Amino acid sequence: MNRTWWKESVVYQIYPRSFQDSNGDGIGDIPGIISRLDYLKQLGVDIIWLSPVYESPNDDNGYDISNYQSIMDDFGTIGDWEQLLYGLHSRGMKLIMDLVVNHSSDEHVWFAESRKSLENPYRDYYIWRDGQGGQEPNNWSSFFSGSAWELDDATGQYFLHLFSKKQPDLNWENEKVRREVYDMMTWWLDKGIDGFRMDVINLISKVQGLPDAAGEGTYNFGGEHFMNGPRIHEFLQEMNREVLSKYDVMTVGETIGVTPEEAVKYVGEDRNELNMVFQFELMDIDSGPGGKWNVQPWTLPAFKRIMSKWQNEMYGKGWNSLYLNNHDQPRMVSRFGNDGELRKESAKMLATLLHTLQGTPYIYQGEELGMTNVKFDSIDQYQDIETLNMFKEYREAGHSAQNIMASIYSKGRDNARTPMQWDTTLHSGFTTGSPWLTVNPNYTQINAEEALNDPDSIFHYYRRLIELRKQHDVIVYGKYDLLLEQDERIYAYTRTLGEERQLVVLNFYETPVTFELPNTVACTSSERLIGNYEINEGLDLQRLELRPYEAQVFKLN
Ligand code: ISL
Ligand code: CA
Repeated sequence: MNRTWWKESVVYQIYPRSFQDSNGDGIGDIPGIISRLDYLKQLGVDIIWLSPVYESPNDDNGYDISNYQSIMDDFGTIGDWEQLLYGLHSRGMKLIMDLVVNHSSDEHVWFAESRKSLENPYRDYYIWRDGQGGQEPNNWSSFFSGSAWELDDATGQYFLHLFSKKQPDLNWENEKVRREVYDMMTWWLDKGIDGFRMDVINLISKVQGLPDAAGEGTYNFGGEHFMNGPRIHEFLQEMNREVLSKYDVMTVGETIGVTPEEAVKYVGEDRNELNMVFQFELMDIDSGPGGKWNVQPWTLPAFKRIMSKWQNEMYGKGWNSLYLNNHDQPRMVSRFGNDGELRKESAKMLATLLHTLQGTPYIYQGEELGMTNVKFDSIDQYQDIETLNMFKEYREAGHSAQNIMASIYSKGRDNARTPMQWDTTLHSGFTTGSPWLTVNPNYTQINAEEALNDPDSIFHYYRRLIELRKQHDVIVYGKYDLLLEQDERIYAYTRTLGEERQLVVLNFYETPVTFELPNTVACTSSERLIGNYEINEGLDLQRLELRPYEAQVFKLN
């Protein structure tokens, strides 16, 4: 058991644009976050991950950065940011910043220079190629629809952009680019931040020659040529040596398409790269052929298989991160629980899972209130570039608007981006002006004010789960063993550390179901630690009648 602060912490993600507006312009900002620090402290989280707050033309809400060492005007000033850091540190919380260095904005001065001429000293900061017979240099598709290449008139060459055409990919083969990134990271670390969340970090090394992707489409997903590319571990080890190793900080890499086997290469304790990565296997559980918009039903056995694989294969080798949603994913309660009548029960059940597995839990803003997906009537009410580009592409390909809207309702990123629901006043207390994205109309029922006043709320349940984790090493460091692998309705497992043992039992559905303790689990007596329903003293653990979405955690003796 290798004790480390970031293993024992709970992270809370803030998407600044949607958290709290302080000046009535309809856009969340840093002074707004500062005004809510006591709320976060009350919840009990240890680390805040702040989605990008840097200067940006906001083609992708700040994930397109035009100056890495300056704060976006909409969000405030560097002085505000310093106050935020101070406000967190003085309350015993830490701050990790988003590091987006697979690409910059096309409005970054590096790119403005780079595109000017073939001889420009910044030319090689980005990935430029000649076209092939009037076509793009290769057939890669962009994550945000269409080709991953854009022709630039000034020089007649194309530049690579795996995301929007306003997010040109940086050329990590160029040592100067890497130096710039390391210097910038050092600049932030010297300001006293506690680490980084690294955006699509496993895409920074591309296969030389940029070969065509397999596939029959005009443009095809080229992941095999840029996911976990040939120099990725060399680059991350260099970054660790040059920068990270000099500070006591935490790092989490966003790694699309990584298996546990590959993950260990990023986070193995002997590797000197990152502390943990976000896996996407669970997030892909309801995606059919063609990707996320082809929504398929998911099953609990498949869910358990994925979770258990990560729990088992990382054990003793590398640290897991645990999340069920973020700013790119639908709301967890709408996707894996029930956002109708049993919203509170199912949100608490999912929270119980998240906070009793091995790894560091990440809470996404509003999750602690059980915020849900949103259904806007018209595509015009949506703001997300991924959603808007997809809508256009699918319409042109002949899909009905109705079908496309259905996939947006279940998978669109704006589901997670509607403003925080603070209270029942107009626009949910998020802004006194006109919000940049419409507030979910259910804010009159679902909001922080209501949750704080109700001792039985989802918020207070999260608070107790976070506390519980701090009291029991077994939750942080214990071994995970799945029970009832094939069961289609119950998710149950034990956690064991030396003499200490816990049992977690979750009914994943609305229908009541009986849990029978497998005889492989020896237990003479038990104590209930937390649960989303009251439970009788001296109950029979051998046979437990589980109510809709019931979750219970026991200490076994
Ligand atoms: O969730 C996704 C799968 O379709 C994508 O929306 C997402 O783009 C992908 O997970 C990478 O995400 C990160 O990089 C993007 C940015 O738009 C996301 O917000 C960010 O989390 C480009 O910087
Ligand atoms: Ca504002």
